[in-house]
Amino acid sequence: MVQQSISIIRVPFGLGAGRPGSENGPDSMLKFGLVKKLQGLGYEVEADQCIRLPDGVHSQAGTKMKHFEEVLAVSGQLGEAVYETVAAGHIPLVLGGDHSIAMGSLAGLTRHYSNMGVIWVDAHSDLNTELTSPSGNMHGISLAVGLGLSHIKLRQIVEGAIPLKPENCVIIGARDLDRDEKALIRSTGLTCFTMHEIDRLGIEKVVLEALRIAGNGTDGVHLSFDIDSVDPIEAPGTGTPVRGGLSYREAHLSLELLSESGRITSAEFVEVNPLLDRNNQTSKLAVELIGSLFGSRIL
Ligand code: NNH
Ligand code: MN
Ligand code: MN
Ligand code: MN
Repeated sequence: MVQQSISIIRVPFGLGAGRPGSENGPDSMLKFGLVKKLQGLGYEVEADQCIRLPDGVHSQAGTKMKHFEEVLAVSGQLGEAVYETVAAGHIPLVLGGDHSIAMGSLAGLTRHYSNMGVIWVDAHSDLNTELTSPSGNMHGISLAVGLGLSHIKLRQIVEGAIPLKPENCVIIGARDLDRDEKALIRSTGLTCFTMHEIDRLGIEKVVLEALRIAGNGTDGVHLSFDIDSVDPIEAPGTGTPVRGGLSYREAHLSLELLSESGRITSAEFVEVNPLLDRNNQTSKLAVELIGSLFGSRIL
């Protein structure tokens, strides 16, 4: 981390997911000691920013992408907040919420940084578009929006935002990809380290390679961390769990390596769903993982 001050932005919004509960993610992560943890690591922490859905925003029933208007409204507000936060020299730490809010973060970031790298840690690739989405859930299209592959453009979310370049984007942890997402990964040249590559190469090699791809020649690297990347044994509290994910140690090591690189300039942690959790295990894990990203070490 280059800067020493973190601004937490809560986004209690879950309508981009297929099931409710992720709107309670920010409060739950805060309840389990996130601010104290970050302060203990030597950061100045602000936690007063909260993005809420404005009154009166409703999508029309029957449109294919569910809660389209709500997602765009929240993303617009989040994008402005992220932009202001980086412009003020703070590290934005966005707490979701479902993963649709990433389009807001990416819009705010690409308004500020002209050449942004992204590391997307997720069981999924979130590369559907409104034409290919099998579910109609907005959280399944956010990376496609970031890359300019959807009808929704980042500049509609934040004026002056620009699309990401696929050669600066890396997915880690994928194991549930839809047919059209696979085709897109092949055609765009974006790097996707699935669980297969993690098994073969080991997580250390994968993360260092991801940092090289997303971090070389870019202005900074945004980490978009979907908690469903972690195996459901460790992270059951999430809306779309997929078995065969990152182990507890692999998840921590990934974040420790990202931390050591000093290249991460912003982050978001999404899809923590306290309603589906067991003994708050997933919220507590998310707090620990954020600690690793910001320098917490065993010794
Ligand atoms: N690919 C599926 C879809 O488009 C699932 C996406 N769900 C996620 N993404 N949780 O991270 O709906
Ligand atoms: Mn400030
Ligand atoms: Mn996701
Ligand atoms: Mn996911």
